[in-house]
Amino acid sequence: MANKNQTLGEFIIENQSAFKYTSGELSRLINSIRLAAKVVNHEVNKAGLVDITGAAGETNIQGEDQQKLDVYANDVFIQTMTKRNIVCGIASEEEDDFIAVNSQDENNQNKYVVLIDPLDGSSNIDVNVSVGTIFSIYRRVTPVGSPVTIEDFLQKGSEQVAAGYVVYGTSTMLVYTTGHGVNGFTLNPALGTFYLSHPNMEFPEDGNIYSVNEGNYTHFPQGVKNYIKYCQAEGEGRPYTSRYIGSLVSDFHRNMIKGGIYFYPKSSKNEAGKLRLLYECNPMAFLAEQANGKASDGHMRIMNIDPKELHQRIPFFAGSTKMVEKAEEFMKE
Ligand code: P6P
Repeated sequence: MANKNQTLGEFIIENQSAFKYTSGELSRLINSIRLAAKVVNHEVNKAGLVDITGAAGETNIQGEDQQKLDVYANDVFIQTMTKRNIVCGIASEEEDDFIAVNSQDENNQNKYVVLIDPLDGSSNIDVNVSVGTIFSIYRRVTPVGSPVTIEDFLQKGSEQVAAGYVVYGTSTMLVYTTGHGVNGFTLNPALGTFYLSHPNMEFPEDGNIYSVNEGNYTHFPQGVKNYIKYCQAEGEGRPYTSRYIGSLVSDFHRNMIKGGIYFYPKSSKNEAGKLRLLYECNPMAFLAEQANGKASDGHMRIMNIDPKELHQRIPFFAGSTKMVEKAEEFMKE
C-alpha cells in the first residue's frame, strides 16, 4: 500500500527492487530528472519577473519559435543527465540530432537513452498558463560501451522502461511509471521535496471531457468531425464538456484524474498531426496504458508503431478507454 507523504526518493528506493533491471542506474536517472525538474520549476515559476520569457530568436527543427525557457529547460535536463554520467544518449525536441554522451569513454557502461520534450506547451509561457516536461527512457539496443546510434532511439513505445512528465501548474507535479502503475508526486516548494500525493493514478474507464483544438474543425477528416459532433450531441452523459488548455501535459493530467479524451488528429493542415511520436506520444501512451487508459493514432496502438525518424509526427488520441474506443469507431467510418 502506497503511503502518502512518502518522498519521491524513498519511493524510488522502496520500488527499485520491483524493477527487474535493478542496477540502481534507473533510480539515479529518475533522481536526475527530479533535480532538473526542480531547477526548471524555479525558473518557470518566476518567468514573468526575469528576462527569460519570450522567444529566444531561434527556431527548432520543428520550425517553431524557441521560447527562451525552452532553451533553458533543454540545457538543464541535458546538463543534469550528462554531468551525472547516467545515460549513453539523449534526444530532445530542441536538438536536431541525438546527443551521444561520453561516447569516447569506453568505460561508459551506461545502458539507458532518454528522449525529452523539455518544455511542452511553451507558447503558453508568456500568458502564465501551465506547461510541462515529458520524458521517455529505453535500454540501448547497441553494445554497451560503443557510441549510441539512431537505432537506440528509434524503438517502439512498447520497449520503454520508464516514462513520465512534470506539470508546472498551480502546483508542480512529477508523474511517472516504470511499468508498475502510475504515481504522482507533488513538489513542496518550501522544502524542495516531492511527496507521493497521487498513488496509483488511473483513468476512469469513461468520462465526459473532450480536449481538441476545434479551431481546426474544417480541416479534420470526416470521422473526427463526426466524433466531435457526437461529443456535442444530446445523449447518455452528453453533451460532453470541452476543455483544451493548449498544453498536452495539462490536458492529459486533468483527463486522467477526471476522465476524458485528448486528441490531436491529422488534418489537411498537418497530414501526420502535430505531436511527435518519440518524446510526446510514446511516453504519454505508456502512462495512459499503465493508468488503465488507452492511446492510439485513431486506428492502431501508439506503442506498436515502428518509428522511422527522430522527430516523426503522428495523430494522437489518449485517455479513458471507452472514449478512445468510441473515437476509433468514428475513425473507421
Ligand atoms: P495547437 C504544444 O505545442 C503542443 O505540442 C501540445 O502540448 C498542445 O496540446 C498542442 O501542441 C497545441 O497545439 O495547434 O492546438 O496550438
